[in-house]
Amino acid sequence: MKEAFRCGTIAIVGRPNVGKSTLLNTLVGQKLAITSRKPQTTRHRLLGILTTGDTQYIFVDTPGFQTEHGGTLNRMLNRNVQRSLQDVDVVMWVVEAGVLGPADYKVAALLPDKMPLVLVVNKIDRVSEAELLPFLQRCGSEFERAEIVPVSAEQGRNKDELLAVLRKLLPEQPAIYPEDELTDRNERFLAAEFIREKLFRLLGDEVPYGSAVVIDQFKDEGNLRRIYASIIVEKPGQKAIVIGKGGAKLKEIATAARLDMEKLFGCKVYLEVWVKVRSGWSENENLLRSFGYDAG
Ligand SMILES: Nc1nc2c(ncn2[C@@H]2O[C@H](COP(=O)(O)OP(=O)(O)O)[C@@H](O)[C@H]2O)c(=O)[nH]1
Ligand SMILES: [Mg+2]
Repeated sequence: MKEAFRCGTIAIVGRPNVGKSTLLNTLVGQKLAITSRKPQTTRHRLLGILTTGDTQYIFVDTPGFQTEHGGTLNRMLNRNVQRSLQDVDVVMWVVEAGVLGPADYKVAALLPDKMPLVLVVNKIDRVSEAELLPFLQRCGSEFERAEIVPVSAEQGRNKDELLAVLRKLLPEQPAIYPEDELTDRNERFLAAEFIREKLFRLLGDEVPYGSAVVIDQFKDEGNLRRIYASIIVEKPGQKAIVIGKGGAKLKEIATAARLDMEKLFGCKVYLEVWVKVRSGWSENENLLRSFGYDAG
């Protein structure tokens, strides 16, 4: 007998840096969400959609709960995470193998009681089996109602097991999105995100958190996307860092972002990037909105 089609939404939550965005990319098989070693890389909600023969999984990547700072940007981010938990079918809570710390328990306290819960223990490539087994047992006894699945998002380990567990928890209903749809975000949004990722990956700690990316022009010319973008920073000193000696850093950022875009869009990209100073942008709700942050 043919299995009924299932379709539903799965929120990916967890403290910053546990690998939520990496997991989303691995599950959908495409790089959509940006990732980096630095916590709090993700600032925008993004859907990643995977459609197989019998299931449509709609994953929602969220910024991690920000528990450290109380600025306007972080308050807006937290409101968005809480909102993203309201209308989903399953919550996938991600932790790092071997680590259950205060920031994880804070997330646990915010999880809705009634919703099916899958506890994903990520980064199992970093621990030995002797460490992993007791950790899984501890998770099982502390979070009895959760289904627990150990994975390595980076290596794709246990991806199919996780998808099988999630499928069982989704409602029987037809697909919501066309089967070839990958995300709810357009190329313009993804282009800005790919540039932002390079700031996180290629610069030190000070600049990325104080910066935003705006697409000034995005032209679809058939087999070519012509993109003009600005990196917004808070201070002139940051501008100098982004540009680098003789423009070398900016060139590295733009080239890496362009390669990601060409891969995802499947066409050539012409990319021009400028750096602009707007002091206080991250504390100004109006400017944040104009940069694409939801008001929450
Ligand atoms: N070793 C290892 N590192 C991982 C794994 N998944 C993610 N990471 C790394 O953890 C860091 C944070 O990942 P990211 O997806 O941005 O985390 P997020 O803040 O929860 O979205 C990045 O440097 C990833 O490469 C994994 O399975 N194994
Ligand atoms: Mg993320």
